[in-house]
Amino acid sequence: MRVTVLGLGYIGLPTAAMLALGGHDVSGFDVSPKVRDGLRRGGENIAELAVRKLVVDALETGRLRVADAIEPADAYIICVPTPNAADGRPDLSYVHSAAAAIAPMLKPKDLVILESTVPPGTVERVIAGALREAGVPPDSMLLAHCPERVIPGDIVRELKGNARIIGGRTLEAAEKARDLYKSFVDADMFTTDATTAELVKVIENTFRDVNIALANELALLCEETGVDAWEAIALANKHPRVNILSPGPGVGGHCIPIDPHFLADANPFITELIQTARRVNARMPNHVVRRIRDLVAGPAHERKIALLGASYKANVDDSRESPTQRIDELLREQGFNTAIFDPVASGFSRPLSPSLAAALDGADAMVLVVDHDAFKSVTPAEAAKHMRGRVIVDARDLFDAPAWQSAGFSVYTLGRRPSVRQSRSTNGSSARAKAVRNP
Ligand code: SAJ
Repeated sequence: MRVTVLGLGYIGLPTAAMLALGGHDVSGFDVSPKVRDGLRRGGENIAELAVRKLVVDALETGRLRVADAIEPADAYIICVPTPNAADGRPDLSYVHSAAAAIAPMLKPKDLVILESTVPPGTVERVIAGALREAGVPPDSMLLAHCPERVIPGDIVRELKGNARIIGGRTLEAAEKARDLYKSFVDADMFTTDATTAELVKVIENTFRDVNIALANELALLCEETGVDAWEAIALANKHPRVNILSPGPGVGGHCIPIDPHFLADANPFITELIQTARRVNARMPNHVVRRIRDLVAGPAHERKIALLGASYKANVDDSRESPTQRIDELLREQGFNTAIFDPVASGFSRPLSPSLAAALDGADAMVLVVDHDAFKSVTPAEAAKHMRGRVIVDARDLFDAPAWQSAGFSVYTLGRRPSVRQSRSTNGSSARAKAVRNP
C-alpha cells in the first residue's frame, strides 16, 4: 500500500519505518524542517538507538521517504501531538489540521487512521468533522483509531509485540486498518468501534496513574510509620494478584499526567478517584522539596542543591512534564540555588550543567530525581570530592543508602522515614530484592 504518515515523532517515525520494512511504500511528513533534516542526515536526532537503527534500515530500503509536503496515498496515519492547552483541556488542533490537510487528496475508501491519544469521540467530532468541513463525506472514507501503546525506552520491541486495539468507524475500516498493521505487528489485534478504542487507550494510562498514586500514597504512609515502602511493595507484589508500581518524585511525560484529564474532565462529579490520583501524583515534587528543606539547614539563598536528572523518566531524553521541572521551580521559589545535570535529557526549560562535577561543585545536597543508568556509578567519594554538604535525597531508591551513610552522608530515600536506619536485613537475604520490583 502507499502510506503517508503525518508526524514523525516517537510514534510516527518507528511506525513509518516498520511499515516500510513490512513492504509498504511509505512517505513520512513532519511540519518541523529540523525533524526532516535530522532524518535526512541519518536520524542523528533520534535518541533511542533501536529506533534509530530501524529508521536507518527503512530509509536504506528506499521504501521510506522523508517528504517536504504531505503526499497522496491510499492510507494516512495521523501521529501528531495532542498537548494540553493553557486551560488544561487537550489541544486537538494538530489532529484537526492533519485531517484538513489530507482532505483534498482523499479518494473514496481511503484509510485514515488516528494513532494520537485523544478524548473519546475525537474521530467522530474532529476527523469526520474536518472532512465534512472540507466537503468530503466521511462515510465515503474508512476512518479508524489505532492508539499507540509503546513505552518510550522499548519502542521497537513493543511496536511489534504489543497487542493492538483497532477501532473502526465502520467494521470495514477496522478490518482494513488491521490488515495494514499485520505487516509488522506480531501480536493479537482486537477490532472494535473507534470511540471504544479511544476510551480504552485513555483507560490504560489512567490505570497506570492510579496505580502509581497508590504507590506514592503508600510511600508517604510508610515514611510516617517507619516501614520501608520499597520492601513492603515488593513483598505485597509476591501475591499473585497484586502488582503495585513504584513510588517516585512525580509522574511526568506527555501521556500519564495528561490523559486521565480526558476522562476526569468528561464528568468531574463521577471521576473522584481519577482526580484524586492525579492530585496525589502532582504533589510528589512538593513532598521531595519539603524533605530537602528539612535536611538542608541554613538560609536557602546560601545553599546549592544539585538535581540529578531532567528528563521525565530513566534513560529517555524527553523532558516534557518532568518532575525535575517542578522540583526546580519550588526550590528556586524558596530561594535555593540549583544546578541540574542530565547526560541524556533534551529540551529542558533552562540550561543544564555541563557535567556532574559542575552540578555538584559546592552543593549542599544531591537529589537523585531520575534513575538513569548513568547515575548508578556515582560514588560517595566522587560526590564528596565536589560537594560542600553531605546530604543525599534519593527519590527512586537507586543508591545503596548504607554505603553512602558509611561515607558520612545523611541519606533520605523516598518511602523511608528519614531518621530510621536505611538498611533492614531480615533473614540473611535482603527482602528488598530489587529484582522483584516493577520496571
Ligand atoms: N513512574 C513512576 N513509577 C512507576 C512507573 C512510572 O513514578 O512505577 C513515572 C515515571 O517516572 C514517569 C511517569 O511515571 O515520570 C510515566 O512513565 P511510564 O513509564 O509509566 O509511562 P510513559 O509515559 O513512558 O508511557 C505510557 C505507557 N502507558 C502504559 O504503560 C499504560 C505506554 O505504553 C504508552 O504508550 C504511553 O504512556 C503513551 O504514549 O500513552
